[in-house]
Amino acid sequence: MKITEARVIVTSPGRNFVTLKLITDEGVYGIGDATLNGREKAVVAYLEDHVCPCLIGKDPANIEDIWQYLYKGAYWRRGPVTMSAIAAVDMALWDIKGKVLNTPVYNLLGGKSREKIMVYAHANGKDLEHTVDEVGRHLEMGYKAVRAQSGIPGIAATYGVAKGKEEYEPAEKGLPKETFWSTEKYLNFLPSLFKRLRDEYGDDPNLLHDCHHRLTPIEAARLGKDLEPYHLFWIEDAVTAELQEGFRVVRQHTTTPLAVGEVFNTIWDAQTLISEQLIDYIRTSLARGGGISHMKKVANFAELYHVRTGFHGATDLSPVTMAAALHFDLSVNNFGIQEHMPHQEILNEVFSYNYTFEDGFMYPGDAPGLGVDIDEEAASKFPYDPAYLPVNRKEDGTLFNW
Ligand code: GCO
Ligand code: MG
Repeated sequence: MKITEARVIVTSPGRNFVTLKLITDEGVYGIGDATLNGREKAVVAYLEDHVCPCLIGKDPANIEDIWQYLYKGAYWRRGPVTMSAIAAVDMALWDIKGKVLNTPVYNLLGGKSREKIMVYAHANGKDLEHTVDEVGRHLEMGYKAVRAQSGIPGIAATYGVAKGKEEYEPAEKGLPKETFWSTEKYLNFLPSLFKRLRDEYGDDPNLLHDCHHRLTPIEAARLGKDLEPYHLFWIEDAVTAELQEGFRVVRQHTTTPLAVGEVFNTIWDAQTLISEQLIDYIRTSLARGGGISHMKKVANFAELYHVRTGFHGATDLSPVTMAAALHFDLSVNNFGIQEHMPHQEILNEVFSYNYTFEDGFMYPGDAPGLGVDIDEEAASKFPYDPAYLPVNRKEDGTLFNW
């Protein structure tokens, strides 16, 4: 079998997605997700100009060799653009292999390690009481785990909170919007939210929170300690992690579990964090971390150090990544939890998928391959619509982490 065509499909049903389709001489094809939120066209160019031409004529069965060819063969390693492109190729190749062997991808990854995948939902509100209601609404929907993000008194707009009535969506149309931030106001407020949530809903629900890279290690240590009475499932991205050693400070001070990694691209971004047991959950998605082939190595490495997976699953990851993640989650022993941020209804006009949600858990389905498809004709009706993530400043105007 040979790859005869590699097509990049850009479509915007509700938000932008980049999908790679690999077609073989036997008519079997596979798809992969290459969406990099706010930088979509960079991956499109990387794929079309530098990757697709090299794939023509290759045997799609040799997934590891093709992965290494694209990684080592480029000479310029790592980085979100390169690794998103490689991830898309890798997902498409696993999809083809599953279809050729007539089996779901989880079977190729070692089979089922569990029957169902616990997912966490996003609850967000404009203020504390609104967020409490939103958490309750998600618990009623069956979710066993809910991430709570709230508007903060004195801060006009913050990460994870919807502006109007529509669902929260990270990227906004047009050039980047600017938001403002106060760590002091945040740290003073947040424990009161989780106290209130435990008072209202008791000990059972798994509660999570995303700090979105805004604290220094010692600030994160304070937050972790303040939240200990409310035993969170995790705090996520408490600190930016270019300096992996920074997590030593957080770890020494608190027993609140730590999750990080949605912006990581390879095992090298988490090597110290994992091997020194500085984190509890690794969040790198298959779409950012070079696909199934590389993330399998990351998960296996993490397993040695008691670190579990908790993959990123925001709306900027397409149903292809969601499907691939669910196959992966089902197969690895050290699965922890999977993020689930449902896409807009309109997306169903373009993508079809076999995965399902029931009572707080998700299932990848048993269709051969990844069990997901894209309707190219429908996709062409939704042209690319530029959107960016916000830029964040401190109250005095200093440029800060968003
Ligand atoms: C999450 C993430 C997202 C990101 C988004 C950026 O935990 O779901 O932090 O909300 O902000 O994926 O594109
Ligand atoms: Mg996050």
